[in-house]
Amino acid sequence: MGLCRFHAYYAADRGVSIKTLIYQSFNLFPICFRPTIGLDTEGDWKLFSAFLTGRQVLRFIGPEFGNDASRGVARSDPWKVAMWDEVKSVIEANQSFVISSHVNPDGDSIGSALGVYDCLKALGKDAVVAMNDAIPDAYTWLDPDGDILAPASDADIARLGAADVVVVVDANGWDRLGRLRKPLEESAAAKVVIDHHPYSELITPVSVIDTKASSTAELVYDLIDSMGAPLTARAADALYTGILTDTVSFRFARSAPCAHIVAARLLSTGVDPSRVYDQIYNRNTGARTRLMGRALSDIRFTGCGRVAWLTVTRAMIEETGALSSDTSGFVDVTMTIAGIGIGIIFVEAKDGSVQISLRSRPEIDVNQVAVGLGGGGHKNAAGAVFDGTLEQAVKTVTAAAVAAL
Ligand SMILES: [Mn+2]
Repeated sequence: MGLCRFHAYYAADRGVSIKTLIYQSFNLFPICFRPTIGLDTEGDWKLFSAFLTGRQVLRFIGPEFGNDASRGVARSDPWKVAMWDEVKSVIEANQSFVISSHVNPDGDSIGSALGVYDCLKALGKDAVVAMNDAIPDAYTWLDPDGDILAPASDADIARLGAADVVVVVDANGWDRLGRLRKPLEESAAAKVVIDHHPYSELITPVSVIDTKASSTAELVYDLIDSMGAPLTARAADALYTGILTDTVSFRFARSAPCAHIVAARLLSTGVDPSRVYDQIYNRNTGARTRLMGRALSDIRFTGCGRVAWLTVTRAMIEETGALSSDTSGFVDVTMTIAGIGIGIIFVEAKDGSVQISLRSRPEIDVNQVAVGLGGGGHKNAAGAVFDGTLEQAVKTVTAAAVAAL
């Protein structure tokens, strides 16, 4: 079957036995990288998908296969070139594309979507970007002509299902797409996923998911580069934005050498880092600053002072004249406190639920805490939505956080 074809190709290329290779790929390097693995039938795919469910998704790069730092630079490795083959052939074979991402879009989802959009447009394709929610003010400068439908209207959404291809970036589950889920999931379009989040279930065999990547934008850069497609000035700004925001200005551990290498290449095309930083971060309103002051002045601690949390009620948002979206970034302030292992913010949403964001030191896993609450994210930055009162949310989540220390 196809799996053997892949192994035979790879074994011949590497001069190792197929048995050794299967051992390496399934035991040393748990992989889920469909584009490099030819699974010819639906049955093959189902078997392989079942096998991989729940495993960490890693790109098939170990020490002997070249190191991460070379990604985006060296294209000599035939395996790496093959990595995007299926995505490329889907792009080449089709004309109309819908690009979407997760609810409450962030710098990486918007940057990645615009990177793919400009690439497709440069290739003469029809493309549209549609998001469940509005673009936060910090990123509207990336879209001066309003190329992104956000929030997508019901009329927009009704049309989306007719596209040839649905490209989901920075997310890998249909439930992350909000109102766009139904038309996109049910459409007859080919589906492509480009992402760097851990996954629980693959929604398409054409998935490029690399949990080692700093950001989806880093992967989209790799796609554009490997296709030899033109990189527009806007796409360069957008992809740099994705890397900058997902690494929290290159602070996170997943800011591997590769993130810096790709960032450097984007800078060399003319991206102005101080302008991008200014557009994204130096744009607080008085109302947001007042709300942050209110939230910070009531900071609480538990777990022997190792867990800090903030709460933002509807009343606080209304009294300060701020917006719900203004709370983004507040939780990061908790992590500036010495000795804190986990920081949490609880924000009362309009619908009565509580939005929770968690941050942690590199050695502490808050993704598991978020997954336990029905949410998810990354090891050191995750989130969830809690159905219940603020008090219940605080009680449940702080207990789970203390247990995760
Ligand atoms: Mn991301």
